[in-house]
Amino acid sequence: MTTLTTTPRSDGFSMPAEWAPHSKAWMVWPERPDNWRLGGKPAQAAFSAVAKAIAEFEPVTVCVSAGQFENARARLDHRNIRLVEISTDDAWVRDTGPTFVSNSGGEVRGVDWTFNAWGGFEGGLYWPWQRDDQVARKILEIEGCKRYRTEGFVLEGGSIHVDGEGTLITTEECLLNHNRNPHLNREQIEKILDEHLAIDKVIWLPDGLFNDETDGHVDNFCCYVKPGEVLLAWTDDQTDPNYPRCQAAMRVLESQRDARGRQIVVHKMPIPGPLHATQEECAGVDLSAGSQERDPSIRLAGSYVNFLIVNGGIIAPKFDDPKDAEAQAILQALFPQHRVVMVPGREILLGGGNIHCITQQQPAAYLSGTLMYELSAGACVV
Ligand code: KQY
Repeated sequence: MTTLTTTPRSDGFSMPAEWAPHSKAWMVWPERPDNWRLGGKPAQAAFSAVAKAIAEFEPVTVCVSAGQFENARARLDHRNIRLVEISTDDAWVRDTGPTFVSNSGGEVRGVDWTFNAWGGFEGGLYWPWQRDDQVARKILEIEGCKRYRTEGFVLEGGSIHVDGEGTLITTEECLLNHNRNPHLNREQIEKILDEHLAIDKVIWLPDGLFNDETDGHVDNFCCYVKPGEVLLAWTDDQTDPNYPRCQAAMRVLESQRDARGRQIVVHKMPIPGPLHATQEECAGVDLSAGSQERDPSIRLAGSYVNFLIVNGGIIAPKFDDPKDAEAQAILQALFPQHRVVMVPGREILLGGGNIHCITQQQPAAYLSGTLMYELSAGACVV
């Protein structure tokens, strides 16, 4: 595998929007007992349901440890799901996998950001994280994709969303957090995003959702639904700690234009709950020094915005909540060309994220409007 010393922007590569065609989606099999209750068994059922839902629309590759291969293979019984053996620390491929970039010549490459488990030794969620930091490189190796490595620049894929037309949204709570890149200021971070994703404009929301243990990843709070239009998690309840966060985000979105000069249209998505883990759910998580505290008093950062766009479909979480039906209707109205599939998201939420966080799309390569994989079986045009 080649690691390049140039940047994607200088080589003519950019990050496509999530709705651009994919060649596949990636996932990692959960098993970490100090994050997933009951040795990961309920989470494995939840991840299997997500993988199978995606596999109805596009191929899925699931990374799995040697010890779990047999079990995962048996549970992921779908013709469109491939397993590869990769060692990981946990199962959040949105954050540990590569951010894929593509060019007009039909090539796909990957950005391998430095990963520090959402904050390293200042509020990070576990240690060690070295195997997770190697996930992007291993995926790029398997795919035969060239790699850009941002050694020393920490970023997780869940902390950014792009429109594919030069605009990126993120949160100050995460990207300006002192536990990510304390040596860089806002302008320096914007420059790195520009160089690696071909971004002309960064929209900085102040915060993400309340109690999001990632320090406010945008993918749990606000996402693009098309260029110039975003979907924002929303509450009108002034007593909800999310209320000032939603208001602040709305003020920013209403006051900014995107890279193409468009005023941004904001759609609202209700927040489920408030959701809390039960005593029984918390008791099922192994106690281990340095891992996340689990307690029924802690509000879970549940969000319907944490969905994945796949080829022809939307895979979104449901929570057995009265707002589930409204969330599905909102998504279906925003994506009339896609089939919205709601999959149980509670077990994934108990681990600290949701469907977008546990998946990573790999874009299909285009050459002059033709899907490259129709033309070639060569490396990295899959
Ligand atoms: O939501 C994510 N992108 C990752 C969450 C990590 C939680 C670990 N407990």
